[in-house]
Amino acid sequence: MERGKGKKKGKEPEKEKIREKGKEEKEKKEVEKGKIKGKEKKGKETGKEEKNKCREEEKKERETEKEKEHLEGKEDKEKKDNNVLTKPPLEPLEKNKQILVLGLDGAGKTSVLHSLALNKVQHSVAPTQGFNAVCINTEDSQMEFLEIGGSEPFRSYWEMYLSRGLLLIFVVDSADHNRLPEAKKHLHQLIGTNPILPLVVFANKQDLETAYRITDIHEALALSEVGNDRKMFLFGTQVTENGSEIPSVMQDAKDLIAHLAADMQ
Ligand SMILES: Nc1nc2c(ncn2[C@@H]2O[C@H](COP(=O)(O)OP(=O)(O)OP(=O)(O)O)[C@@H](O)[C@H]2O)c(=O)[nH]1
Ligand SMILES: [Mg+2]
Repeated sequence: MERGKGKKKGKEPEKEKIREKGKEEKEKKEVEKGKIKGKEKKGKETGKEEKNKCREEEKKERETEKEKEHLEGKEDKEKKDNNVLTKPPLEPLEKNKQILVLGLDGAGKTSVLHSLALNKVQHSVAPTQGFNAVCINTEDSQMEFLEIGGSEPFRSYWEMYLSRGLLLIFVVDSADHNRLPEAKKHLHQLIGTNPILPLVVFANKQDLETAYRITDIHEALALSEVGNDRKMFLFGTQVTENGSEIPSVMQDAKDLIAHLAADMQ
């Protein structure tokens, strides 16, 4: 009897345990349901996720890019050691068209791009080794920029990305007189492959004393040969002291780019 009682008593706590477990699971499910509902509600209520989407996508793209580069490094270590890229480090991953930022190495692409993104002067700290994706939100639009490094190994990718470009921003160092013919050659090759892509030229480094002014840059790049069917704009830009406001001409350029990009979509 004692044992029987003991057994009965022993079963009771087990039942309790099962009941407790069931209760816990029910509660867990309810909490999870709540979380999902909460998520839906949050999404509906704030819409902030939408604004951050571009940033997240960009982050994902960078991560994928890193992973890919890592894998390529494993596959082809010898080539990487010699710093020679034989295949694109990044296939176009997104369907969205991007604003391409091209130009010779050192022209100031990254500096201009980061300054436009922050509305504050932000000098680049290192040459772009491959790709640099930047997302810029304006009041009523979201723009995706893709800079491709200007050093020789990366120039072969320029044309490859042109077909998915919304517009082309071509940056030149206005003080680098010796390399303006080279910049001109590349620019004309690029626009020759796409007859309608709008073109925005930044005659950068206008702060330097020896910089060609925009009329000279217009001539040096033979912009009169670009053709009347294409929208073409030329801005004299400068990225001077870190942290200072961007010059109004750069703000104007940014507004125009947003306008052109919206027209092209
Ligand atoms: N004085 C002056 N220097 C600038 C200006 N814009 C950029 N620089 C400097 O020029 C150098 C090259 O700038 P980047 O922005 O890295 O040039 P990039 O075109 O992105 O070069 P890659 O990534 O190698 O293709 C950096 O030292 C910048 O600080 C400018 O308007 N004026
Ligand atoms: Mg760069």
